[in-house]
Amino acid sequence: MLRKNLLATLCASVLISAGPVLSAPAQTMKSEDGTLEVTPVVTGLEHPWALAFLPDSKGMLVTERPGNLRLVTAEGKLSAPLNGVPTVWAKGQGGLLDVALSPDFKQDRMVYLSYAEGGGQGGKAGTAVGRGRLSDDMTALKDFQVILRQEPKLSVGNHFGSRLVFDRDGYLFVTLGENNDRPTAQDLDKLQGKVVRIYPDGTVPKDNPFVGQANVRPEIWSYGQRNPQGAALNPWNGTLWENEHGPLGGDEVNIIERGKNYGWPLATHGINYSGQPIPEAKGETAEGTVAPNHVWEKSPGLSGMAFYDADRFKAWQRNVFIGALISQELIRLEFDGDKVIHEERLLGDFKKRIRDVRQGPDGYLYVLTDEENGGLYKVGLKLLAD
Ligand SMILES: [Ca+2]
Repeated sequence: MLRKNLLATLCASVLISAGPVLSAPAQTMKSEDGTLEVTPVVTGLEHPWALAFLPDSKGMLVTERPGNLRLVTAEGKLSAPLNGVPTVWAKGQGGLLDVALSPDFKQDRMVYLSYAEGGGQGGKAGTAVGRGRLSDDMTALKDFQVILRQEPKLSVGNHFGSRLVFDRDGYLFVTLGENNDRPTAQDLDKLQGKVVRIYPDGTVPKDNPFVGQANVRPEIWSYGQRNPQGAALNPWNGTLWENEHGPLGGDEVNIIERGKNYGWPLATHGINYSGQPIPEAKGETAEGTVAPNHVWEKSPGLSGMAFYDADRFKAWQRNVFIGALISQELIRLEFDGDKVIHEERLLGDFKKRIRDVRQGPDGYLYVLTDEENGGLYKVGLKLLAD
């Protein structure tokens, strides 16, 4: 119904205006850099999780956690679910998760998905990644193939991760949750609690840090991750940044380096939800582990992450934005080099769980809200010249 109303509004506004196609009413909110304008693009999305912009203003692909992949056209029209998407295990935090386009999408039309996959012992699930070719009419993924799987599958509904990030050289990085089975994050024979690096077809680069070692998964790039639900490539130097949920307290941003141990569960700023310390934890730091680049003692509930490198809103240049689920905000971080020097919480008046944030080709931010009736919203700063 909401969607219908929005479309009606859109159609009406298109008829009376030759200006931007999207003219649904914007909500305004205060921010340090000026008035934020928050415009609904599409509502009626069921727990949307991730989005990926298609080239040539063809709109974007959006995942919904229960298992649907949809196209949102540049005009804000929502498609039926695409065919050819794998069956997902949609329980707890599980379901259809991230979506990313091949770096060579214009040639190969490959779409990558991460998702929770069932079939484990005792009805458990693990994270899987696969790819399929987007049909020319954009109604289906063709020839979907799995390229990575967490085996064994250990989750009863928690901590799947996951984000998909291609680096400048075309390697695919996948962030993988520890399935709420803490010690596995330190076990190099498992893919729980890891960041992996693979070729786009799932094969393993020979220069990965643990290749050739016995009883070790050669896909592993870094380990000691808990539940990394955000990751992005730093556009200024090509490094991989990741963020992850701590337990009670201790959400982290990490800069991911080859072969390093990011500490979970040996080092953490958080405690168990029961109020008890994490049994394996030696403290906030532990020998041989990398401390987070930034940590929140009180967990905002970090999810999708975006670097801002567009020209449109100068005040946001070189900022990082992260969706916050628990605090229901969009976090804006300012940096001196890699060090966080200022934080602002945006969209607090919105009171919605922010699942993902991406910079659009138009320089606006696009956010997804994690709700039964979730939405895709365009966020900009009202400039004096507008
Ligand atoms: Ca850590």
